[in-house]
Amino acid sequence: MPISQSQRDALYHDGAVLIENCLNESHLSECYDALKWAVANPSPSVFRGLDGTALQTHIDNCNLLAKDKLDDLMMRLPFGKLFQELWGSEHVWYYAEEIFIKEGGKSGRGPWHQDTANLPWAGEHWGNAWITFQPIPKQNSLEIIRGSHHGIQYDGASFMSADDPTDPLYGDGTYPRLPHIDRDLAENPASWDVLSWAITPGDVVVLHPHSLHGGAPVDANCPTRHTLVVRFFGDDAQFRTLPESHPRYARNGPFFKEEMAKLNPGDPFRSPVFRQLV
Ligand SMILES: O=C(O)CCC(=O)C(=O)O
Repeated sequence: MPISQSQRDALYHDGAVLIENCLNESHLSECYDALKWAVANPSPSVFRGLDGTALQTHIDNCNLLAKDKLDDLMMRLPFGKLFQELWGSEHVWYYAEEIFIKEGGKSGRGPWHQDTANLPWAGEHWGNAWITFQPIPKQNSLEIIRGSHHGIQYDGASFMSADDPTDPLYGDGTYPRLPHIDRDLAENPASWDVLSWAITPGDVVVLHPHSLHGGAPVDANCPTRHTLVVRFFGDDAQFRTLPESHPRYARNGPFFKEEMAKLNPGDPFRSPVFRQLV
């Protein structure tokens, strides 16, 4: 799959790009099997914070029960080569997955956030590949604030308040509170520069995880969205520490804590726990 200079430029400048026809039918079916397996075998920390609210979504981040399967699957998917070309990185590693299941046409938009609020990452070579298995109209798709991956780090979204999507993860003053992007957009649609794309299964949205992003709601016209997000890093990826105030995230983030504890701020983000793809 040849990557054009305009796609490289878009990822670098906008923080996100659509890669059309990235996955073939066999890739998609392997990915969908992996997602269904992960739903049937949730991790102990599967997210329940918004159950019973208008934002109910099944979210499971970095399910270690699925790690071996997914590490092997990544060797059969085109992401190693894709990110090598998009970034111009000699090496590409696979980090882990996250799944988002919205069903019944009722789940509202996911809070805007940056993944780097709760993951100890710095550098240019980080990428989420956002894969959905249903056709998704633009209005129900992932939304990204153009260029925000080169902007400031905001506090995270707690994902615990259906009423206030800016409810902070730390709230300790380390990072400024998230802006209320939905409210701003309702008042002035030009207040934020929002990128999103309609998806035909096989298309993949690639985004830098420091980008402000959030999933738009599902609705009667698009009642179901099953999404597998797989995360990658390359040569220009460093470890950075997280605020100490929240015990789940203190210094090392919530995942691979022992491996992260061995890294110092600014160290290249490397550990044998992550599968090298190229
Ligand atoms: O699919 C969604 O609703 C959100 C996706 C997301 O937060 C991510 O890709 O990190």
